[in-house]
Amino acid sequence: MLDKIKNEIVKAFLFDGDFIYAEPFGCGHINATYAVYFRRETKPPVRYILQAVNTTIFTDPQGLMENIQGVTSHLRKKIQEQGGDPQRETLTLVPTRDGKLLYEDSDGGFWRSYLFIENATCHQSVDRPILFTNAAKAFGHFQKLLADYPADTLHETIADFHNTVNRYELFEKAVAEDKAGRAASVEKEIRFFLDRKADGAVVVDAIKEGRLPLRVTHNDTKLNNIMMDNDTDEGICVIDLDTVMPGSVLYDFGDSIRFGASTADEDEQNLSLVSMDLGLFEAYTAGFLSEAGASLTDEEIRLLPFSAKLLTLECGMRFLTDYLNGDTYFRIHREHHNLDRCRTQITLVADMERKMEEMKKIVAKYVNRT
Ligand code: A2G
Repeated sequence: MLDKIKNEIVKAFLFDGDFIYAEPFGCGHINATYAVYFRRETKPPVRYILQAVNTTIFTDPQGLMENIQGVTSHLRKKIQEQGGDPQRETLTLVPTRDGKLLYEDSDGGFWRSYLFIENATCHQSVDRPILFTNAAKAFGHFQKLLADYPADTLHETIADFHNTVNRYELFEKAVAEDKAGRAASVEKEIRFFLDRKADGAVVVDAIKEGRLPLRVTHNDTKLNNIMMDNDTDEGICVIDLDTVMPGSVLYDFGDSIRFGASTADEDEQNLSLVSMDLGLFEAYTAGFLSEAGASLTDEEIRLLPFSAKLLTLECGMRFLTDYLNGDTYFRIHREHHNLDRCRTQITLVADMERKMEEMKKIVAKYVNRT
């Protein structure tokens, strides 16, 4: 792929300078991401982000790019109004030489590019609680900036993305079909999810019955989807906007806790290292409620602790579904990778169930309803 990038793809984009080299970048599970480097005559070298969109998953790449253009323009305007630096605080798309946002390559692949945000890092884990508080503030702020975005103009890039009732149906189908012949070896894991099927309907039913509002949400709020400033540790830019769609704030809060409050990596094989850290839960809750708390309804606040469990349950079930289907969705880097990921999520769900009362007390401590 690096040859193809050099010989074809980089020539299609409006990059500044002469191409030096390209290298794989980041650790996303879905799209393929590269950094591409350019030499310039009178200025320092520059790099850009280049991404091959996974069109098996995002079947409408044009619609996806319309969303990203709409959302980043909206954010850019607000950041400018508030005196911020839009090239650092939101993603900036680099167009193709013929003015498009996507380049379709000679094999039918779709590519896009962003300016590289320098002097900032996507952290893979929380080594200091302040990082997590700052991530929470950034996601809460992102939510606030998008509160008046016209949600009806957004394409649904992945239908029923966090519809956990639907996710259960897909899981049960994968168990019944057993395409990869693995179901018998993971009976215990299958039972874990089936035992919690009722949880899958809680948020979906509440949205359907109007007890929870739909908002424009990010829907994939892993810690590594925020760029944090290397000097100040502040969360400066929310990235991976592919799943920005109408959703519940609970999806964003819950998914952040699932990933960032864990004491181990998402694919840790030694499960004795995996637990949900209440100190990190508190760090995130404090940051998130300080930014977004005033705009949340009582029902949203009541369900915040449960949402951490729900999103972890959903993600674990998605990893197991993919394992049963033969690993066709998430990129894997070793055999049984999806099963390892599923087992960390199961361990986290069980730990959250034990700690649910303490999580509720922490939320109550940071709710300011005066
Ligand atoms: O992996 C990806 O980022 C998924 N995104 C996200 O939903 C979650 O499953 C995550 C687990 O690390 C998409 O499916 C688009």
